[in-house]
Amino acid sequence: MTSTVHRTCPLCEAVCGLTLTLGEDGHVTSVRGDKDDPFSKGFICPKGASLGRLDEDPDRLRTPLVGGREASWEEAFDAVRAGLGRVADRRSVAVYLGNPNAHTMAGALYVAPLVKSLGTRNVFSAATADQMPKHVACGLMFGHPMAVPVPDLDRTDHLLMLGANPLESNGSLCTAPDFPGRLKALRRRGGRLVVVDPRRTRTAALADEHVFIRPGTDAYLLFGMVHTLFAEDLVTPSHDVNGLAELREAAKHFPPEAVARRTGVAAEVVVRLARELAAARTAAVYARIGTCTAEFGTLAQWLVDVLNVLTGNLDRPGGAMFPEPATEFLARRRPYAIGRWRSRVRDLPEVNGELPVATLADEIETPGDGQVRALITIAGNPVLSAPHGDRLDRAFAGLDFMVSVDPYLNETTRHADVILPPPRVLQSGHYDFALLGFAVRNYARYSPPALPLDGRPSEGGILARLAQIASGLDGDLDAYVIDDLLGKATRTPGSGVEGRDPAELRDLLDGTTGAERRLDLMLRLGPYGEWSGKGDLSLRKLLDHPHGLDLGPLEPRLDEVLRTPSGVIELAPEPLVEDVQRLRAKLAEEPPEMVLIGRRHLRSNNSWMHNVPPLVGGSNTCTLQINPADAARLGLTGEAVVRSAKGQVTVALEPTETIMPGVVSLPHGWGHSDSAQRVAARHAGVSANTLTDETMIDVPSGNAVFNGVPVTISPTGVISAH
Ligand SMILES: Nc1nc2c(c(=O)[nH]1)N[C@H]1C(S)=C(S)[C@@H](COP(=O)(O)OP(=O)(O)OC[C@H]3O[C@@H](n4cnc5c(=O)[nH]c(N)nc54)[C@H](O)[C@@H]3O)O[C@H]1N2
Ligand SMILES: Nc1nc2c(c(=O)[nH]1)N[C@H]1C(S)=C(S)[C@@H](COP(=O)(O)OP(=O)(O)OC[C@H]3O[C@@H](n4cnc5c(=O)[nH]c(N)nc54)[C@H](O)[C@@H]3O)O[C@H]1N2
Ligand code: SF4
Ligand SMILES: [Mo]
Repeated sequence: MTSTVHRTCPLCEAVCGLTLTLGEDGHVTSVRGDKDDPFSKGFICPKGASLGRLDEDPDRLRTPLVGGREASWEEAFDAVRAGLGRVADRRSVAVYLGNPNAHTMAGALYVAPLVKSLGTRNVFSAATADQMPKHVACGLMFGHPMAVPVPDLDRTDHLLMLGANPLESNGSLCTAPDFPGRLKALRRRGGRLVVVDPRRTRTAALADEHVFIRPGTDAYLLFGMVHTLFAEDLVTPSHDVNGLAELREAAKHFPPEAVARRTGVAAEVVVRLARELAAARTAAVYARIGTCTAEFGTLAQWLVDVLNVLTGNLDRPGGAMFPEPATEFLARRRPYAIGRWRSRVRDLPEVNGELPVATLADEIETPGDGQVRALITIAGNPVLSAPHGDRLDRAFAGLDFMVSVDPYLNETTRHADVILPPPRVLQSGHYDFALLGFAVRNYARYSPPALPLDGRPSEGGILARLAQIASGLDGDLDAYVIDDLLGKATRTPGSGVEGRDPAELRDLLDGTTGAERRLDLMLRLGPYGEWSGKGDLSLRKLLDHPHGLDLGPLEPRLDEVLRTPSGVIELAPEPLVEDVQRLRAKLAEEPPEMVLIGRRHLRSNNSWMHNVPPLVGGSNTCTLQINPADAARLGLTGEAVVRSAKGQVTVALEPTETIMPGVVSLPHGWGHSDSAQRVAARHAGVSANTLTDETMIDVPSGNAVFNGVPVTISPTGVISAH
């Protein structure tokens, strides 16, 4: 007997619905796009199609490893208790949270309580190697770091996209299954797509116009556009704003001619891009990783939304809009602030409750009070993904204790004293708490576990157990969280359950696990929920709709999300205006001769999917893209040696006209030569983060800089002069 299950794909931000066929033994016999999913409508990519292969990878860990040997769960948790017990000072325990935490229920529901039980401020995550600049910019402009507007892809008339390549990545901070199809539809309905990227990507090839830009200079281009809007009297903000005059003053320093020299984008193009944006019936500016992991990442993210506001496109259909996710419960918040504490060694500010991953190695290696001696990694591979990962590799080797929650033995987890593997995807429930907050349509879908756990703990169960060990308390964490939230909700005016009895509400919750009951509670209290007075959403309703529920197009809702003390949009927040000095200081700077940027491939996913045969090989290889003119000028053929301030790699060249002169591109997440993963080891490649530099950061957010790293490139066999 075969069975059919419908599930959300957990592998990227596009949240596609999948339909899987399982054999009697639970083996996945086919994976197709779920054509009845109202959001993804049958779309699937090669990664989703390989979900069965990935989930059944023979190299995945099935039992915990303690000291490299297979162990029982109780032995493993005992080893964690003993290991953490050896580190007396709570400040000496650090946590690193990797990207898949944004894709698992465990990440959404159990990481925060675990961090709280640990009582440490040494919290690091992939966010500071990724989108932290966006959170900081939005926190300062709109008062809440999660108030991130997304382009209204399906209705906009004009999309200006910078540093994103959704034809490979399937989109980020913009959840849109079949992003490629949505871009094609935009053009079919007469809309215009402009892509700004140092490479002519597949997304750029689909666009009406592609603009080459020198890496790391997007903030200059965007300021040149803001300058033009003011100079040509094209500013038409649709909302009350603070700081218009300061913004105009700041923009005066970035006339199109000056910006052109720095960015490589001709002055008339800068001016035209601004005019087109202002003239479009509706328009949205959208920028992603190429502009975030850059020297002026936060300024660039700020200016993106400044342009959306100045052209009247924020919070209106066809513009940049705020999604309304089904589990949103907007509690009152203190005013947004960064730098509530600072890192011990480099004195870098805390942001959103964490410290920059670019300083994790400093905190481990530098002796003194509060030196990090123990580390918990959850769903992360910072040895390959963090800036100057080779240094972390050495630092991890010197820790007193390390535990990793991860399905693989890899470049990072090989340093762990204990590895705790989560169950398979098909054994786990799935709800996209994080990603649905960035979706271009309001939508919800829950996938219950398709296979039993067979005696192993769920990932949430693993994290809850770690929290118990850290806190010394052995109560039911889910019950505690439910009571806490119900207490708050019943005390909150207008919550829909104000004044009701928490115990009575608790008894009404559905769900076979604590995680499901917590989801049910959030759905019921949320904006479409049956306890909100505005709808009838609940876990039961989602279970009755296994293909997902469309909750409608995005609606204007700035008034609900705005949390600034002034009550209006802040166009010129002080920390950003201050950082403009740094931007001005480098306006006339000569660019380095060669700089490194990254890229993504459709069949890759950061560092962890190189062990699935259908996903590696062919065009998905770790090569250095270089313009043929540069290759010829430097006398390069075959392989080359790339050197940076931090390290060097020898890598195969891929000469291509699609990359601008002066720029080379290496994908990240490779470098598996010592890997225990057998397929990955045969497709080892080199790590881009051997070359990146942990001292290069975006100042306001502390975010790592991966794009625009100065490098030199020489033929192999030539001894370098220094
Ligand atoms: N040079 C350069 N570096 C970069 C980037 C770049 O563009 N250039 N991009 C950056 C970005 S955007 C990101 S998000 C980071 C990613 O940085 P990380 O999150 O540190 O790295 P990943 O490679 O995504 O590692 C994911 C880990 O989670 C494990 N895993 C997979 N599924 C699960 C699960 O369900 N549960 C658990 N517990 N573990 C799981 C995998 O085995 C793997 O070890 O890398 C950053 N690094
Ligand atoms: N297939 C696949 N999908 C993924 C991932 C993956 O590894 N593989 N990773 C996931 C993750 S963690 C994330 S965060 C998202 C990222 O999603 P995207 O932001 O779409 O990521 P990329 O595809 O790397 O596209 C970034 C683009 O920025 C360009 N770029 C580099 N430097 C600059 C610059 O200075 N200025 C400008 N304007 N452009 C620049 C690069 O050439 C590249 O084309 O993708 C997610 N989806
Ligand atoms: S686009 Fe993303 S969510 Fe959709 S099938 Fe591919 S990996 Fe899965
Ligand atoms: Mo990311």
